[in-house]
Amino acid sequence: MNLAAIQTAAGLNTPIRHQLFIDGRFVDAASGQTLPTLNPHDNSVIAEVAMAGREDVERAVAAAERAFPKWSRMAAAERGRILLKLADLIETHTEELARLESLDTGHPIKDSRTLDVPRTAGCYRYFGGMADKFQGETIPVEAGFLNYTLREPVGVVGQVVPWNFPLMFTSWKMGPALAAGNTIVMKPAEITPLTSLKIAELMAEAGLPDGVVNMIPGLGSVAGQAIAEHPRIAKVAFTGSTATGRRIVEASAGNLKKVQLELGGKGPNIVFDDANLVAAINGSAWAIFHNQGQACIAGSRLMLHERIADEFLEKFTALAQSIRLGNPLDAATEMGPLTSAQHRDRVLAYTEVAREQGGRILAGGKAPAAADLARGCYVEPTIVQAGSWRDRVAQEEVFGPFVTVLTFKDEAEALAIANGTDYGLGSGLWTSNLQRAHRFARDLHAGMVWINSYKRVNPGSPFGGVGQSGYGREMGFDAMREYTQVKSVWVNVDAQIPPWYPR
Ligand code: TAP
Repeated sequence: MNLAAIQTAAGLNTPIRHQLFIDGRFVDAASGQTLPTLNPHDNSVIAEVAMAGREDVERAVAAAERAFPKWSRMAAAERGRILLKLADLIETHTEELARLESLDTGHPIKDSRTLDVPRTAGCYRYFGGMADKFQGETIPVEAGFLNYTLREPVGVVGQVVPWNFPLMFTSWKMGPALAAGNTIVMKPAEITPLTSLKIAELMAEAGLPDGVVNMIPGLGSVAGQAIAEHPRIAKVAFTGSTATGRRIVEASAGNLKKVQLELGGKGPNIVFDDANLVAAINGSAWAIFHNQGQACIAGSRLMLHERIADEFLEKFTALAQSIRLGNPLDAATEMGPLTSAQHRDRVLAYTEVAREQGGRILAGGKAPAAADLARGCYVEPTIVQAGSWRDRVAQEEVFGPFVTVLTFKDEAEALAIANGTDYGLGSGLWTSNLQRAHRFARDLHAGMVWINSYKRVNPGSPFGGVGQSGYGREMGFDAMREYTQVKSVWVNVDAQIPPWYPR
């Protein structure tokens, strides 16, 4: 099938963009090389996408540098207006973007329509509104002086995003960076570049000047590495694995660029015996199975109080086994395929890891038997009871529809297990005890805590982790701080300064 036929079959009304977007134009890679992007439902090729190399990173950085003076000095409200227009255009193109995201990533179309696209538009709208509200301060210093701060953009920023939420994550990174007046070189993951390129097209339509955003899909080890090393990129923001995060920190040392890292997690989801079990069972299933578990904030360690563990697991397992797997473009599908075959194999291998350490597979642990899913990257919702909280499946990020069950006898043990990994990103607890809820909010080693819910995000609420989950915060005022630097300005208004060296 050629590209036009694939487009029609997927119900897309506008062309699938497959070239790099540099300086306001779609162009081929300097090398002419391409990489296929696949449909994880059947592993067919959707499109051959231009593959950026070092030369393309240079072109993109040069374009972003040229665009910086005008963009950074534009009235903040004007930058905001362009982002607000972009948010409107995203909403107008909801169906197109949702289909493209589902085709490329495997997200069920229901989720793409009701979560990915509205959250993406909402993020640009939030930061569009923020552009002219984020301000410096005046500081009450000694008499005779006026001291104030300027919040300045950092310059050309490099942004490297992963494949699990490509559409949404590009907005989390570009929204604040653009509102603050930075220009951007962004590398989407090589396996999911399509919605990022579509967003670049919509940005141009919204009036973003040429060169402000440059979108260059390519290999992480080549284009991503070149961004992290680049001497004229002032900051790099990365979302992905902890291992790659470390490589980025090393590569960034040359020009001491600012680094922001949003890495992995092993979220504890703790259910106490006083919780509303109906809500906790449903919420815990959402916490791990939404997006096939491919979320850094997934509730991947399900921690149950021993008094309710049996009842909880019986109902939770029944719910997991009732989740409808299917073609992501089918509106009835509740769980799609994982985003790549390589990743599916990695997730399935953890079933063996669990068994070797004495874990019990309570559900799933294999690909579904259905013939119509046989060519895709599907994995059944998987529930594993671990022998110990120290086991690999209770410590390592699996990043799939794979939940590790642990039990505890009291609060102290729950807290020790919850804090017993190197990660510290999302976390949550289900309880009707108000004091306990706040005690855990205080004591959990995590960037985010959800009480009687899980995995809530909002563009106004800071998102990020501690420990091996990274540093820096996306969203909210914190994101604006990350994408600006503070300049302190001192003005002698009428200070009489005695000479230091009286002559
Ligand atoms: P990563 O390697 O971390 O990929 C994330 C992004 O980094 C991609 O755009 C990737 O490009 C790029 N990248 C890779 N090597 C790079 C380098 N040396 N310099 C700069 N950028 C580089 O993730 P993965 O290998 O696809 O997934 C492995 C595991 O990482 C998953 O199983 C999961 O545990 C974790 N993960 C976490 C997250 C979140 S949200 N925290 C997201 C994705 C994956 P290419 O993909 O084009 O190589």
